[in-house]
Amino acid sequence: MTHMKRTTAKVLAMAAPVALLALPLTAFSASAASAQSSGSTTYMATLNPLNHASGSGMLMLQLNGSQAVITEDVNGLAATFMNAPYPHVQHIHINGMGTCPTTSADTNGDGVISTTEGGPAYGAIGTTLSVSGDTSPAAGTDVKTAPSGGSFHYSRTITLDAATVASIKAGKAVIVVHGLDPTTLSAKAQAEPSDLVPSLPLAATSPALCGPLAVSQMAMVPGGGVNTGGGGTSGVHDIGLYAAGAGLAAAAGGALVLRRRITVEK
Ligand SMILES: [Cu+2]
Repeated sequence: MTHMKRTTAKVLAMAAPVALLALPLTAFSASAASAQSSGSTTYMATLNPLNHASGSGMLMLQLNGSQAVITEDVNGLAATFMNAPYPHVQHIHINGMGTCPTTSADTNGDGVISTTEGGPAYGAIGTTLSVSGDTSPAAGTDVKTAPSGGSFHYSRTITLDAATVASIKAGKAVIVVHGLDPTTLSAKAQAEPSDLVPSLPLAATSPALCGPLAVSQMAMVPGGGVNTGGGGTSGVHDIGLYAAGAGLAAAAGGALVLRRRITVEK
């Protein structure tokens, strides 16, 4: 009996953050529990440069069971490769430490953290974020289905395998976008083959942007708009809208306070 109570408490403790996220959505729902089980969780990754790459990005992943609605914006990466739009293969890496590597990961000292050298930090490829077709690790270096160009908007709904879902929930999933401008590499590194695809130069497959996937704090915004999980209008653009909305709400609150103060002073 005691054991059962403890287990229940533990389950409740674990469910609490989810319930908190779902609260604004389920305020008018008869059953919070059912809404919770059918709802989605929003994860975000801020993509920061690795290997002195320029650029930045933001990825949002709305997970509902094994279905992931992914929206991503990437800006400022290497734009062309052999006179064509630069293919940037990208993945959800899983089962590493759930982090992005630091320069100490450059074990061969060539000035570049190769995909393999970064492995202990972010893990192996769990899902390939291709623009079409195969999303398995097997498609990991398929430059034909990689998003391309220096800046791109990526939007795709895919079914994740069990390993990727488990890793996301465990906080061990990391988004990695690959493909460096070769001219930013040392002369030594420019001459090296890729550790993944030896027929390509090292720059082509080395990580350029990296960001751990974490439960979105934005989902905590009153109204919970980001956490709805559905609809064609959901996406990265919504984040700006909701942030603006929150700002407006705060401003409105301030105006109310101000008005009240003025009223009192009269
Ligand atoms: Cu990768």
